Amino acid sequence: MTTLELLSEAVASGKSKDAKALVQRALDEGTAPVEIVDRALVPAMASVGEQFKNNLIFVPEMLIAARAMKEAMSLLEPKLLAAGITPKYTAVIGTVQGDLHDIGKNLVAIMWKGANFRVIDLGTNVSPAKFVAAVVEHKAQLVGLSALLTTTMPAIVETVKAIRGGVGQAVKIMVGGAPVTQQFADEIGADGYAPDAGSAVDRAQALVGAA
Ligand code: B1M
Repeated sequence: MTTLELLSEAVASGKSKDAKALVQRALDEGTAPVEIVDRALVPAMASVGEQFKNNLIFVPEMLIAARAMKEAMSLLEPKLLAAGITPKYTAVIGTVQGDLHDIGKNLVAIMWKGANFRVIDLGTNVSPAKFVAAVVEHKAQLVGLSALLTTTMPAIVETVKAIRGGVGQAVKIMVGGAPVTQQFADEIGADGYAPDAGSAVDRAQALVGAA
């Protein structure tokens, strides 16, 4: 098995210590941090999701896997961040109300920071009012809404409405997360959608005019 395969397996089975050691080994072997994320960590969580869907594992196992993913990311995050010139653009990001999933949102935040955005991360279960307040307070050019549950997609709609009601078109809104699609983004009047953290960077730069 390759290091990335072993890493994927360690994260999926929630072995945090092994996961960290294997991230370090992959880095020592010269694997690019973004490749470690794309080829080992993201597939590990996809596999966890499949197993959960098929009742092979349950919430505690998902939590343990998520913790291993975070441990692995803690080594990679500093490497994903570009050496900082002062960020020109500010982005607010959060997971919408009712939704506690944050791994994908955290990845997008890291990638945005790496692309030299100042990122204000509001965390999970964020109310529409809190998004609006943060956009105003930080004079953000971009706001990112993440949702992982079909049941929290309506919270995206509510948040978009609240932001438009609060600051109009003054901020660009990007939406994403597993159940979200380009069609949904278009229907609810968001400015952008990205299917993954990599394309979230290109989309963000295009939206604020930095591309
Ligand atoms: Co939950 N969960 N979960 N879960 N969980 C899913 C999402 C699920 C698909 C699993 C399944 O059934 N196969 C399912 C949702 C079904 C549905 O709605 N259709 C589900 C469920 C049902 C639940 C609970 C209801 C379970 C329960 O309690 N009975 C519960 C809900 C809690 C709540 O939020 N209120 C729950 C809880 C949890 C844990 C807390 C145990 C844990 C989350 C821990 C954490 O995040 N800190 C968890 C996990 C880990 C998952 C899975 C296994 C993995 C999610 C993940 O981190 N993926 C997930 C199954 C799956 O996704 N395959 C599942 C990896 C991550 C890198 O991908 O988040 O998609 P993702 O992010 C991607 C893109 O989507 C995109 O870029 C990211 C990187 O490429 N992206 C954006 C994300 N946000 C973006 C924003 C953007 C742009 C792109 O712009 C702003």
